Formats: sequence, structure tokens, C-alpha cells
Amino acid sequence: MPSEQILAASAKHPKPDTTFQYGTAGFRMKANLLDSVVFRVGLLASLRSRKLNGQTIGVMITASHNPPEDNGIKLVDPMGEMLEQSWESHATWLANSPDDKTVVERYHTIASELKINLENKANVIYARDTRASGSSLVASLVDALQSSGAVYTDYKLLTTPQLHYLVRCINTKGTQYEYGEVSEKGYYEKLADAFKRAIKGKTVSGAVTVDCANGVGGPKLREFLKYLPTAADGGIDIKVVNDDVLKPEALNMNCGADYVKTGQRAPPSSKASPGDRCCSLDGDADRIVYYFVNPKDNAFQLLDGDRIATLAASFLADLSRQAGLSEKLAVGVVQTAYANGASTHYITSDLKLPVVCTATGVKHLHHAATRFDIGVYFEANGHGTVLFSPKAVKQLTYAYEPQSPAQKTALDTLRALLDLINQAVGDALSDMLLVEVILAHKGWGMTEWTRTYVDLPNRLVRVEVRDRGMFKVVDAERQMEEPKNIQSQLNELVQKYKDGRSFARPSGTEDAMRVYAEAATRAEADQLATRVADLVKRFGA
Ligand code: G16
Repeated sequence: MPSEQILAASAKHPKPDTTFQYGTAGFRMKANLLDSVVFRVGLLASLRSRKLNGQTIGVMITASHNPPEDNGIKLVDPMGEMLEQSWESHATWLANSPDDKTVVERYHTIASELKINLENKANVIYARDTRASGSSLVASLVDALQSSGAVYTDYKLLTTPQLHYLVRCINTKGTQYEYGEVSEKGYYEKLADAFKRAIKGKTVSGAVTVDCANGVGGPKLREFLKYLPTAADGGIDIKVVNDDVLKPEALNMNCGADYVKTGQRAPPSSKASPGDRCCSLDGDADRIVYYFVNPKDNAFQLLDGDRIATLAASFLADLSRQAGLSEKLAVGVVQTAYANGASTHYITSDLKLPVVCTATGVKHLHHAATRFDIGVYFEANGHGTVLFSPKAVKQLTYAYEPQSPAQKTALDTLRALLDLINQAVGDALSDMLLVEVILAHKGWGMTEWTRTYVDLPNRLVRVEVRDRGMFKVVDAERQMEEPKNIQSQLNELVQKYKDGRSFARPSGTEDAMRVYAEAATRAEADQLATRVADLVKRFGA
């Protein structure tokens, strides 16, 4: 009887005296607090699969950009998207069951309220990143899957986007939406083949150095290189750095996308020369940012998610025009409040494309991007991708007949990008190849890429407070509703700065508040960020 088995298994995973919350990207915290959460999320994965008539659900154990001692868990829905948001409250409720008996009761309550047939099959696949705590958390997950009678497959170490890819491949197999071969090798082959088609006749200029944050992206990128053509074969020269996964404490330490974006500096270990094209992944390879040292003035120049979004949006809009498809396909961009004001202005005024702003979290952006035929979504931190609507896929793959060789060439490139871009979720490896393809097509180096617009100087600050739950945000996180009066005081500060903009929001992955500020000059952006951080500290004391 599963109930008895769940009860017995749950007893091995007692809940600590902590309140859990499904956050921006699942549950995330110090790994030593996660055992019971992982067990209960495993139960929920079984329920989710049963609710969806046995479609495969993914479970990823990772804390991505967080420090090595943290870990986390998130669920992946059948098409490779994040867990449907209405289920997040079920996850939180189950995770906070005070004892084993309540775990079983809530498991059954969720099943009956959502009319889940517990006789249905449950299929779950899972993977983890390189964190030391990963294997023991996997054991907790397996206890849940076994006791709830799910059929499961362990994909061991993967990047988060690889797991999303596999989930989508499994659930679309044999349908008209078939996404790819269900294996890690299938992922590399699909992307490598698409890259070769997309880059055909163009040349990638110089090498790109990839900082892998000492995370799972390192070994996976090294494996991927076996499938990618080298520069000598008309492909790409990739130098892999910070790929030490044998020292778990090195993960995200002084390297990686979050370090580079937040600190606006290259990893100290970087040996890149001025002008060299560099990028950094995060701990589970779902984010990427580019950067270089400008040879003219030796200044560090960051090309973050906003830059990737603008580059991709302009290229895709151009291609669809060249293919003769611009009337048929609506291109749009989705950003968050962290997007640099200059990037938003560039998209609307120069590219003349619509922009939508959502709350932080790819789950929000992804959803909004589905409203366009070609929806480009990126968070400034480098997390994002491009979605093609079913209508766009139909046009690109068979419905549309190009009227000239030039239209056919553009269409072929669009088709290659359809396969190169991981449409399940933001994927640093896929995004990197997308950037490389676009730069090669445009004949651009880093300098040309930076010339599209001038970023407003900005600063991101992390502020620790007693209880970040007391801060309530609205309007895509641009305004604080609580504590009372904090927003009016923040507005007063912002008014003192030319081109000033600032907001504060509770992080959904770390126990802290985040403050973002931008203004006309570096000094003013720094000062505004410090003042708003002080305000948040005062209210949160
Ligand atoms: C996760 C989410 C991102 C989000 C980031 C920071 O990234 O997937 O969408 O931008 O956390 O979120 P917050 O500011 O709420 O802490 P990752 O790369 O850590 O999975």
C-alpha cells in the first residue's frame, strides 16, 4: 500500500524547524535543511505525473548560482517548462507538513482536490549538478519515488537545461512536436548540427573563452566540444576555463555569471588579453553573460542578458524580414525590472519592437514570451532564450514558400536557429552558440556589439534583513507595497538623480533583499544604490 510505504519512508526524512517556500526557482537553501523537502517534492512529482496521465516530469537538484553549501530542487513540466505556477502552493504546503502522518494526508488531499487518479502511472526523471550534497539528496528523492510507486530514471550529472531538454524529448516522442533524441548525446548532436547549418558560409572571428563557474557546465562543455566543428573546420574555437568540479568549494567562487554580472568585473583568474571575447556560465549552465576588456581604455565591458536579448531580437527580426515573413510573425521581447533602461529604450525606439516587463524568474518571462510568434526573453543576469510559437514553427518548417534565393537563405538560417535555441528553457550553451552565430553573421566583434546602445550605469546590491517576507512588491516588482511608506521614501531618493531608477525586492533564491539602481553617471548609480540599500536595511532592521 503506497500510503503505508510513504509513511514509513517519510519517517526517514523528518522536517527541521524551518518554514519552506517554493521560490523563484523552486526550493533553495542550505543543503543540510533540504532532506525532507526533497522527499516531499519527490512525492509531488509523482502526483504531477499522475495528474498528467503519466507524462514524464523532471526533477533537478541544483542551487545554480548559489554558494557551494546551498542546494535546491525544482520540478520540470512535460514540455520542459518550469512547474505550472498553481502547483507551487501545493509544493509549499506539502513541504511544510509538520509530521509524517500529515505528509500522507496532504498527499491524498492534493490528489483528491485535483482529481488525480492514483492508479495512473507516474514517470519521473532526475539529474543533479556537481554539489557535494547532491548524491544524498538524490537518495531522499528516490525514497519518495519508490514509496509513491513512480517509475524513474537517474540521469546523474546534467546541466539544468539538458534535463529540461530530455523531459521535452520524452514527452514529444512520436508526436508532431518531436523535439530530439532522448539522450545527452542527442542534445549535443542536435545543437551541433544546428550550429553547423546556422554558421554555414560565415566565420567566427577568434576564440571565445568560457568560464564554467567550476560547475557542471565544465565537463558538459568539454563533452560538447567533441561534437562541434573546430575553427579549422569552419566552426568555433572554444577555450574552457574554471571547469574544476573535483573541488566542490570552488563552485561559483570568484567566477561564474553571477559573480561577473553582480560585481561587473572579470573573474580574477581570467588570463584574457584586452579585446578577447569571454563569457561566464553559472553553476548549472542556464545563464550566460559576455564581457571583454576594451583595448582602447582597458575598461571592463559587460554584455549581459539585455545585450543578448537585443542582439537576438534584432537578428531574428531582420531575418524574418529578409525571409519575407515579417507580416506573418510578431517578434517581441520580454524583460524584468532589472533590464537596463537603455536596453528597453533601444528595443522600442531603434528596433521598434514591443517590450513586456514581468516579475523576476524565468517562469514569468517564459510565459509572457509565448504571446509572441518569436518571443525573446532574457533576464539581465543572462538567463533566457527565444520561443517560437506553433504558428512560427509551422511557417518556418513547411508552410511558407520563399520567393527568392535571398528569402530562402534567411529562412534556412531561421530554421537552423529553431533547432539551435533550447526552447524548453534558458540554456547557456545554446545561448552561447546563438550569440556566436549572430556575431559571425553580422561580422561583429565585441566592440561593434557594445556600440548598439550605451548602458546606463547601474548597481546591484544584496542587503540582509531580519525577515525579507515583510517586503511585499507589486507592479512586476517595481514598487513596494509593504512596509508602509518605504516606497514614497524610495521615490524621493530616486528623484534626486538624473535618469535615476531604483527598486528593491526580496530574493526568491537567497535569504536577502536585492536593490537595483541606475542613474546617469557611475557615481550617482552607486550612491543611489547605497542610499536605497540603507533605506531597506532601516525598514528591515
Ligand atoms: C534563478 C532564477 C532566475 C532568477 C535568479 C535570481 O536563477 O531561475 O530567473 O533571476 O534565480 O532570483 P532571485 O533574485 O529571486 O534570487 P538561477 O540561475 O539561480 O537558477
